[in-house]
Amino acid sequence: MNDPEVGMREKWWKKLRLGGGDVILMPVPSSYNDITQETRIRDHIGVVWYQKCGYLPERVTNRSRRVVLHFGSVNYRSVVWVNDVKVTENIGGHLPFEMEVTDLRKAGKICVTVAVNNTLTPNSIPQGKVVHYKDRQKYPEGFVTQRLNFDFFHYAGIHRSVNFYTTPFAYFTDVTVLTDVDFSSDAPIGIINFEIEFDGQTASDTFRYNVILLDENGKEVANSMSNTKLSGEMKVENPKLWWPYLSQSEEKYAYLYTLQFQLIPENDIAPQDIYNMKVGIRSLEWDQSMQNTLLINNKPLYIRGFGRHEDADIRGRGFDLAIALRDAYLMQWIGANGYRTSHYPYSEESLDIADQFGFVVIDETPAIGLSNFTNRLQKKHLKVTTELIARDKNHPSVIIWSLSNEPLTQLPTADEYFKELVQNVSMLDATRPVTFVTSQQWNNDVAVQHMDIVCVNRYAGWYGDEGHIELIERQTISEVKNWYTKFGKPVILSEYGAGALSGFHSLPSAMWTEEFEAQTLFKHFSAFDKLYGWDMLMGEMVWNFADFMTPQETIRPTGCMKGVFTRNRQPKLAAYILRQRYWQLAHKH
Ligand code: BDP
Repeated sequence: MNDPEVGMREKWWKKLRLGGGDVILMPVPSSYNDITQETRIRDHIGVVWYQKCGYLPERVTNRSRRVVLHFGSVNYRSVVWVNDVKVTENIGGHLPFEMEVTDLRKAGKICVTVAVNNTLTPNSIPQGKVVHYKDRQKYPEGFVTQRLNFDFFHYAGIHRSVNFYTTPFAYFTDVTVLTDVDFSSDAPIGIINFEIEFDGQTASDTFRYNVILLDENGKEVANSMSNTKLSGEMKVENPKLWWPYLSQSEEKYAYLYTLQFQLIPENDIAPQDIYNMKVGIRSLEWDQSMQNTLLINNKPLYIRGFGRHEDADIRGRGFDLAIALRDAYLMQWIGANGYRTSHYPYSEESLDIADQFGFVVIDETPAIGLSNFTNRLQKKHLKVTTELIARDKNHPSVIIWSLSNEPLTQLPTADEYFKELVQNVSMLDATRPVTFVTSQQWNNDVAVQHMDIVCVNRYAGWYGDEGHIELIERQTISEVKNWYTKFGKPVILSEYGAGALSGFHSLPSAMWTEEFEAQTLFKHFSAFDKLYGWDMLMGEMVWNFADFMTPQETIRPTGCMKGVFTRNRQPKLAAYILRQRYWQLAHKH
């Protein structure tokens, strides 16, 4: 671990600009870990410094607009300077942050410096701990490792895009859009409720708003004009609804309108600010009395999907549009209709893609593997969940909030912790169900009772009774039955699967071969069909979409190998088995 304070002491935001020292080139966005050949960079614990200098274009230095510096995500803690001025500090690795830098723009050279610290603590979300080794016979002075409450590689760096953008001085700060569909008459009516927030009003200015709905061809289909209220409702006759993915060729697909918000000064006709966003009109309902299911557009939803990771070779967790789209095309090819953003919020671009492809998303916070439940942690947990909801609330694809993955919810303190958290989240967004993903047993979990939907991870034939695929059907049936019988709520098997090394084969199948993974999935299917028939199951989600990197461990041969696709997104045998299954389901449900 390097001296974490040296950059601060020596004011590197000034010094780096001179170059020299231990400075190397690094791409943004990307994790820094796998770019070079060096172990010390891959396994670095502590602070790294980024700096980029350049010249802002005229539209940014132009005095008539506000200037904002936006970071898609930086993992994990960051401090940002523009030239010599510290402009922000951020904690948390998977959500955007931004700051106004209007006063700092200038026509000449401008430098942005970011110090990034990847250390996690028992009080951070997610949790981790730096372990110091004292035995000098075995370890040199300063030898540390990071113990993490999760199994995926702790990639770090500037993971998503960094942009300067501008707005007028009067501008929209936020919009909230809620859609619904009225099915009571013969022709459905789409309902769009919106709320507007804006800033920049001076004593002499008052504003009115135009809100216009455009179809995919840019034709206006509804509007709310010259409104002076900050909220409103629009109705759309015979709307084209946003449907979860079935097939591109069918009527039902993820139709997206464009909603345009215009902010117009009272005595003017030209808008000051215009904000365009994509909107999918859909209804979402859930209720325990509704045969334990979730209805989208009045139709029960059965999720055929995946747990995933934002992970790829070389770039680590750095956003890459090519990978994001390849993943979307593969999910479409396989016939999936959804995924969970295991185990942290994914990029804003990924959710736009989900809206476009019609994938339903279980949107998860980064609170993975929580191992204690204090007030302090709960505050942070609520903060990150609030930020997640603020970012993703307008996506039609987002249908469920997941508060956590596999927390230790057998501990009595988890009861109150999650009860309060769910209450708070339901106040922030009452339109979507809330869950978390448990790996505990149905008879010892204290938190699932507070959730709208039960999500369970279970690895029959893999982590229990290794190699015994003949037990999978029986064990999966009892597992889901137990949860369902206890809570009377819909159950999603949110993770199941087996590891397979691409190219490893054996007949009869054996663990780590492609046949074993394929058979593991196949054996689950017969259990799922029975459970679905008894109205107990509302989704099956394979772990994992693709192989992904983990820390070095004896049970991980260069990563987690449970992908149905390899890490570079080529199919294993299981992908074909799953494809057959998901397309059958697509036509059945
Ligand atoms: C589950 C975790 C997931 C792991 C998986 C595994 O939720 O993050 O990758 O186990 O071990 O418990 O493959």
